Amino acid sequence: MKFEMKPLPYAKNALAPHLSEESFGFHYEKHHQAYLTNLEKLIGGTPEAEKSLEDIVKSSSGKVFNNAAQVWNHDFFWASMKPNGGGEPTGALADAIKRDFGSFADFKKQFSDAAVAQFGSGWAWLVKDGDALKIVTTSNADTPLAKGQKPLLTCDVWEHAYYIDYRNLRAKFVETFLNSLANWDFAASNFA
Ligand code: MN3
Repeated sequence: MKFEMKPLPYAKNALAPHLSEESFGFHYEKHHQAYLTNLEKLIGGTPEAEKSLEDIVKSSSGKVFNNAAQVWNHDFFWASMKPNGGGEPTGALADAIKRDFGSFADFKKQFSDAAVAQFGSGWAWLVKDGDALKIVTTSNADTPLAKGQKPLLTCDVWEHAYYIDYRNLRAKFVETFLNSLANWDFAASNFA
């Protein structure tokens, strides 16, 4: 892997007012960057660094896993949002959500409840597990990528993800993620 930040898929101010340019200045440029810097300090120049980031996440543990997984999770999170996002998926993904959650409204409720209930730092995910869609949460750096599940969409619920724009109101952030930011085109491309 290259120890270079993957560029954001949009400008730092593109998700305002839902997520401010200031929040990207901290979350992308400082938090996300720090995980990459730490990973390079841990494995730069070693055979481990010859692997892809995904393979490092799948095969590492401890500090290397924590930093590699946080780099991967954040890249996936940025792609899970877009300007004028939200709305509903269409096509095969919409059908699978209806099949496994009852309706898109039921999915939103279950995803939101899981994201808000995640105790402490972590992530809420829509994943494909075998043929079924599931909502899962992971703690700290943990990721469905390391558990044999296929991530489709994620929301970062570490406090650093929302504290600048939402202070302590995680539920408000998750609601905004679902209503105004979620990138269903990205989720559908992962599902396909
Ligand atoms: Mn984060």
